[in-house]
Amino acid sequence: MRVSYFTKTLINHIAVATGAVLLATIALSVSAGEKAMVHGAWVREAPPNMLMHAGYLKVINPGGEEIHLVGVESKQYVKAELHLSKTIDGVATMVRQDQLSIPAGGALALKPGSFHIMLVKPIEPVKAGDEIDLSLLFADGAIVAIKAPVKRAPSSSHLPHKNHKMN
Ligand SMILES: [Cu+2]
Repeated sequence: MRVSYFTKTLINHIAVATGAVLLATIALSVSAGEKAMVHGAWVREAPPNMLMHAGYLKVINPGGEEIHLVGVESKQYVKAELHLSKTIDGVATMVRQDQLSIPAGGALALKPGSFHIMLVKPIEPVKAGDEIDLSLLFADGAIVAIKAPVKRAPSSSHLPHKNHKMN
C-alpha cells in the first residue's frame, strides 16, 4: 500500500512537472523573433558626405522553424532597408529585399559584399565610436532591439574591385 501510494504521488508530481514544461515550451514558441539572437552588429563609418551607411550583423535562429526578418528601424536615420549587394553584368549594385529568411537551427550573416542593413540619411553626423540603435522586425511581429557600434572598416574587409576587367 505504502509503495503504491508513493508511486501514485510520484506519478502526480511527474504529470504536474510535465504540464509545466509543456506550458513553458508553448510560451517560448509564441514569438519566433524572440528566439532570434543577434551577434557582432556594427555600422561601417562613412565619409561625412555619404548619406547611406551599411550595417552588418549575424542573426542566429536556434528554433525549430524558419524565421523571417522583414524590416529594420533606427531612430538615428530617416530610413532603414534590407539590401543585398550583387554584381550584375560586372557592375556592383544593391537590391532591396522584402525579407531575409533564417533557416531553423541556422544563421544568416549580413556582411560586406552580401546582405546588409542600409541606413539612409543620418539625422545627425555619425562617426566611429558612436552607437546606432537598431530594431529588427520579424514577420511574426517580434522586435529585437540592439546597439551597433560604428567602426572603421577593417582592412581585411576591403573587397577586391570585381568590376575591373582583366583581359
Ligand atoms: Cu545597400
